[in-house]
Amino acid sequence: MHEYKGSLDASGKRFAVVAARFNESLTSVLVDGAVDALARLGAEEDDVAVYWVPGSFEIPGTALAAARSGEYDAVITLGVLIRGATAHFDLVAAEAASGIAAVFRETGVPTVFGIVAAENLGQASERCGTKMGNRGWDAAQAAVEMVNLGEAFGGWPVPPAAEERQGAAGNGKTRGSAAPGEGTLAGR
Ligand code: INI
Repeated sequence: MHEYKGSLDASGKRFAVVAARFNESLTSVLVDGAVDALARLGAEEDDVAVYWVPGSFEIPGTALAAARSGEYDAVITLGVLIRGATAHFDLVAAEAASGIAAVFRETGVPTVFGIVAAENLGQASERCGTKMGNRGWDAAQAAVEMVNLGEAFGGWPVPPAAEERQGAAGNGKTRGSAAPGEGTLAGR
């Protein structure tokens, strides 16, 4: 049996944090937690960039830009959604979750989900540095693990399979920002 696990060593790796200002008193705690985790796991301060966006709805597009830039080994998305009286919460939460998942799939740059979606302020606070820990810290740790798991595939982004490349040539689309054979972490 072969088993692969990414290490928790962030040294030499570069990270983008994309954080929503909405519910900022809580999201700032998530950002502090993520930055603290990256430093404790060995990342240099200069290798961490924080991009603030108005709300969680704006996270996927910004995370995609960060992933495509080629500047980062991973993207950490952070936000706090608190259910209100209307359907707004569900619409934003669904868009944020599927949009963030799509960034990883489409670019091959590990992009992790650090959005707290809570029924009320109490639940949200518990996940932003109190009773239930700090989801920002957890998300940063997941990002480091995912970056290093990439070594099992020769580094992210993994080049597309031959058939996928052929399909892409046919319809003019490419997968992610890297050309086939490019894009190992060592090469970026
Ligand atoms: N954005 C959040 O990050 N959290 C919320 O709880 C929230 N609620 O409930 O409205 C929220 N809305 C703003 C949204 O993300 C966009 O910024 C806005 O719709 C402009 O596009």
